[in-house]
Amino acid sequence: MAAIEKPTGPDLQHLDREHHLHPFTDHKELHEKKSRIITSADGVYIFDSDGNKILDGMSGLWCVNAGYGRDEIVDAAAAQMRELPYYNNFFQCAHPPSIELAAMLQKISQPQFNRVFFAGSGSESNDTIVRAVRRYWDLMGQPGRQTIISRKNAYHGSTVAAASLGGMAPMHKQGGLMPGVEHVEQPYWFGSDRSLSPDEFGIVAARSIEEKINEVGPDKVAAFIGEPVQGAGGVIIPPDTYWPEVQRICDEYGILMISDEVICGFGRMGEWFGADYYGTRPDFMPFAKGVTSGYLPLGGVMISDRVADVLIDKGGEFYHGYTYSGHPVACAVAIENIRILQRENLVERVKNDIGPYLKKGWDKLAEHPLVGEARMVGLLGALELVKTKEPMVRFDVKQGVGTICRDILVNNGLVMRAVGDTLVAAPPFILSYEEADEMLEKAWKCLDLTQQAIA
Ligand code: PXG
Repeated sequence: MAAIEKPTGPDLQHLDREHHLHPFTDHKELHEKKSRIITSADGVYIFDSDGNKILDGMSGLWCVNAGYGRDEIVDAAAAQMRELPYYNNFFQCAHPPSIELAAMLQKISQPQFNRVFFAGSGSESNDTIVRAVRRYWDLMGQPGRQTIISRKNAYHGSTVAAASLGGMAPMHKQGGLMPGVEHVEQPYWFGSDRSLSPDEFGIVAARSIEEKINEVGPDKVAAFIGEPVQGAGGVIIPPDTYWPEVQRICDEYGILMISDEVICGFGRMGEWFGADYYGTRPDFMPFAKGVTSGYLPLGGVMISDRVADVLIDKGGEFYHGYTYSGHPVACAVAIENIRILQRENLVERVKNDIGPYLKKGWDKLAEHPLVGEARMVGLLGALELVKTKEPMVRFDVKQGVGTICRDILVNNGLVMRAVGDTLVAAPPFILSYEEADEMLEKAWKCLDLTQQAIA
């Protein structure tokens, strides 16, 4: 019997077009071009089927924090697959990887977190939270507390509950808004009229939560959810005044705080979690992505004692869980990934070494005529593309300058993502100085090329 040939280059593009529906994709538009087929990766680089080598300034989709090509992780997965490829954590069972990872997560998170509930993704983690929040308030004898407050332009995932928590209007229009979620202002100073100082603006944005609480009724509000830094919304780094004021408001009204750590967690901001960076004390931390550096899908929710004790002591069975809650291979991969972060001091490196190094060059990109603001925290950065700097005038988004620049970047060997006219970056933590320089040089050059392209 003839061996079935593995499809390559053009065949793959053809098969992709015929049979594959991609996430968040306009397929008509895609079919006019061709999909880029990524075939391998190593360190901070990805390689495509046309033989291009591209610096991955996005760590995949904000997740490959430890970098590509980690044999230790591959070995951990293979060993676990041989030992126990699957078993569940239902029906009074558990297995060593889920237990070991749970204990590890307790050690690296704030003291109120002693328990974790595992899921398969960030979206599932946020669905878990919606159910747990409602269950908590039921058990507390306050079933009227149903409303969860979130922000406009937040991203919390793509299932119905997670898309509802998110503040992406186009997603809501496609069947994604469940009742009981209210969206308030985001702390996006550059996107405001900039008449207030950033610190004043941070307070105003936080107080929009308080206003919403009073509008809905304090006895009806269950929780507030926010990403420490909004990732998919455009790396929106809030003013320093924002999170302390949000904490004050949550405390004053007794509402639960959810810090969505799917992007910010596992060292992206130079601390284990974004909540550590801003000094908040959340009740829930959903996580995914960086927990395994993306090598396998895994999500979960750190649940504070305030909530977990009630669920455990008063709740009986919580009718919730997924086939892959705490999948043994995914957990083994996460354990090895966290060991790598610890062994190589990568979180510290983001904080005190490569983070500040990249930020120094990143700040200089603000001198480019096309850049209205360059901001970065840890290894999370954004560039705001503008038409003129004095006065600061942004492009008409319909002109698609961000996308033009993103395409030029990829064609010149650097992946960044365009969120409207905001270019965002989140490179792997192993980025060397030379690779950081390469990123910065390519970014400057592609800004020049973008300027020429739109002239
Ligand atoms: N919360 C946050 C803060 C996220 O960034 C999710 C939840 C959902 O995770 P899952 O694993 O269900 O995808 C995310 C995911 C983008 C992009 O284009 C960002 C995400 C996912 C897909 C695309 O920036 N973030």
